[in-house]
Amino acid sequence: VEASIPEPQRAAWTNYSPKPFESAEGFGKEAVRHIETTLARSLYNCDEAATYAGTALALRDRLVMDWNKTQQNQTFADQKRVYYLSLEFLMGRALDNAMLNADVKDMAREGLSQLGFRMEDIISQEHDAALGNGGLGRLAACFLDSMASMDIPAWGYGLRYRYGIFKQEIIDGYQVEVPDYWLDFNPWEFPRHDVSVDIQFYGNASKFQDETGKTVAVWEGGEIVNAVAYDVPIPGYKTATTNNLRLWGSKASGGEFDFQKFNRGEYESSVSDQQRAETISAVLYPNDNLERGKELRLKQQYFWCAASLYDIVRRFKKTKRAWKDFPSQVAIQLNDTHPTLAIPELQRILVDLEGLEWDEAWSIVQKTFGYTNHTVLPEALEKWSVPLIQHLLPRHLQIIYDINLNFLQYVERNFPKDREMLGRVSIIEESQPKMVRMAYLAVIGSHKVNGVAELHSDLIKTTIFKDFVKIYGPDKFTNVTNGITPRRWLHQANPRLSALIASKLGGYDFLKDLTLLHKLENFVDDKEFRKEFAEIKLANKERLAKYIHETTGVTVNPKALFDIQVKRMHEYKRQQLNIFGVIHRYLAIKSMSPEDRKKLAPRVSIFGGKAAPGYWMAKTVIHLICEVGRVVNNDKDVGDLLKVIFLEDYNVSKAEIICPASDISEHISTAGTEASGTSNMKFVLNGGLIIGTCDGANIEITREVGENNIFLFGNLAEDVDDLRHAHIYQKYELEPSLASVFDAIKAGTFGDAGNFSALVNGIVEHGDYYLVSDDFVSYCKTHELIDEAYGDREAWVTKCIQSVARMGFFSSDRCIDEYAEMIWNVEKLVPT
Ligand code: GL9
Repeated sequence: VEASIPEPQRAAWTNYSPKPFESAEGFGKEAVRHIETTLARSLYNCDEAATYAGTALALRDRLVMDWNKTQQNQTFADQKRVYYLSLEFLMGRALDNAMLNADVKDMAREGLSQLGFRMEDIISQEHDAALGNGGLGRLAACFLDSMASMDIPAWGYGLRYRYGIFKQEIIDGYQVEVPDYWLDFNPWEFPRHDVSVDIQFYGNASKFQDETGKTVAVWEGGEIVNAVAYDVPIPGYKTATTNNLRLWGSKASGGEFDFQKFNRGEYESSVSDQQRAETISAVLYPNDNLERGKELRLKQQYFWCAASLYDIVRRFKKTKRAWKDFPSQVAIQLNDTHPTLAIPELQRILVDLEGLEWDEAWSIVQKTFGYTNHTVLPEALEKWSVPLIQHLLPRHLQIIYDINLNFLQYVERNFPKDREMLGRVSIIEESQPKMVRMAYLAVIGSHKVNGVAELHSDLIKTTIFKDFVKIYGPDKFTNVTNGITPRRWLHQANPRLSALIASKLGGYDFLKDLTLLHKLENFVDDKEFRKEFAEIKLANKERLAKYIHETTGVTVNPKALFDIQVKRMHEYKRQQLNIFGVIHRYLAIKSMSPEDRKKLAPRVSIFGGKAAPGYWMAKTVIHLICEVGRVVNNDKDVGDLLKVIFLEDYNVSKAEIICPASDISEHISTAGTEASGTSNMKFVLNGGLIIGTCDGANIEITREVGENNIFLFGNLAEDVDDLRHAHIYQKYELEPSLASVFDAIKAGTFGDAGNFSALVNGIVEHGDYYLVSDDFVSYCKTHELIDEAYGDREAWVTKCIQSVARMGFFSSDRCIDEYAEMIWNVEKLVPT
């Protein structure tokens, strides 16, 4: 194809094609050109929002050139690509990332300053792209950054929600949800109205014999919704590779609305069809670690899987290869069970539409998919009712039943003595109504299944997938411990620390090979380095203190110990344990002698995180934190010794301010419940220490940084079952320290005690499922150790520096290497 363009035309094209700017002046010209011509604004009405827009558009032009080149390259290279299917991509802001990856931020800063603007103000004009709930969606975003930075040919596929995760407002100490309409101005997406696919729902599936006597299935009738592609360029760091994230938006098939209906005068119904279609991609479900079986959610899942597979198959068919080559051209990774319908959908395409034999098709399907499990919490494991799937996707239900039949026959042949096994491993749960177990379908339809941290990957093999380990052998199951991109979570969020590290290591190579950080150990005794390191931490705390003051009105002392827990509000993450500990500290301060008070390190306890709108207990915990803050922060007697802050609307861009500002962060889930956690990595990489349980990636962080550099406490995962059992069947005495915390709550110290009775009773009377009472004493003791350790500031700084130096393992680049090697079998494609 390349050679078919005549040389003169090619030369003219090259001559006319835009060149990237190479100086502050070059940048300024492009930004102003966009402000004047694209936005039709002038010198006299150019505010920060318009300047952001001009800056973004100037950067975007440059991005698009690399993007086009990368996509062309990938097409011509004709090698295997990765498709990362995720219902969530929690991208945050794009401008700063785009400037840093292209290495033009300094140029742009100078250009903006000539125009009278500060870079930081312009960057903060951007609305977060918040198409995700929490760790799972952010992981997908970090993986996109790593795949591009490592020149892996990869596409992300997701949904273009018109509303991302809701905005959280705190009003009178309660969470209020506000819709997040983020698409007013989004320069980072390119609508591809020419790339659209019709997606079928409902209707009937039937089988008949064709002329040759072969049984064929047809799926007819029902309704059609159109999927339109919106593409987002994903730049790599210091490489031309710019991958594609394709998000599908839904719209009525056949245009705006039904003209025939409109002409018949059925105005309302013609418009309502259109609205019904658009509803599919309207809003992100705001649940974290919870599934609720709603029809619209299932529609979202199928809509996105079917559009993505159509696209992938269409691209493969252009190569004119035989179907058996499909798995050597295509690797599809399923981010959790949300895209599991892609498995029966690919089987349907191959058998019903392309005419392959069932077994041949199924072998292609299994070789193509990999499945990542992100949780063992039973309430998060997806099940869809058989009647619902029958109604919405009748042909897929038949295929799922056929997959199950073949699988169960295989199991029966291999385990003839274990009759119970068939019921246990069946994709169909024999309940009322019957349910499809999506995780089992994902395991059966994939060639590899991975967990996201060592403990978690071990747990899935001994609990939810135990029988499948027997059936397929242990090699089908593996571990890829999560990671984070050092570009966003160090270089972008903490530019001063990144620069300090670069000054010691002789450049920024560590941002592409994070293990190079180990060389920092050589400087652990370097006075100048230690001083600068500590100063940077203080400056980051001052930045957060300023933000806290602006947003809450509370003044906090930047020299106090900043103790931070930011993540989704969830009982298993145990923010309640933290706030009970804060109350314990408050009560202790109140009864302390003046001498003892002098010895105590001042503390700021900072919380942030959204509760799912229907999660009443999580909202109760938010309310308790806010009430404790109201009382403590206004208690003159306590002053700077303790402040309690709840930061509103925690999101990616706020995390970039918060993570560099911790002395201690809290990762205190009940052992065995947090699959990995990833903010734990972000905090340590930025020079903060952790208080944590032996759970998720905390365990591997401990292995890397050393036991002396982390504050671990609490019961182990292996003991959790027995402890829960003991709560139910034995009389249980509450520890006096926790009892006095509850007494203070019940006495109305933090407002109406009735507000918190369910929270307290859940622990005292209803079995304490998350073992707050079992871990409370060791939790408080460990906080005392932290106070003591923080008192020896030199030793503290040593711990922090050593920890940063040992965090190399937790780069998401290492994850992508492991996926590429163990699961995808995909090669890099370096841009030429
Ligand atoms: C999660 C786990 O709870 C986290 O421990 C893990 O770090 C991430 C990424 O692997 O996945 N699983 C899960 O359902 N969520 C996670 O964060 N929740 C959402 O974000 C929806």
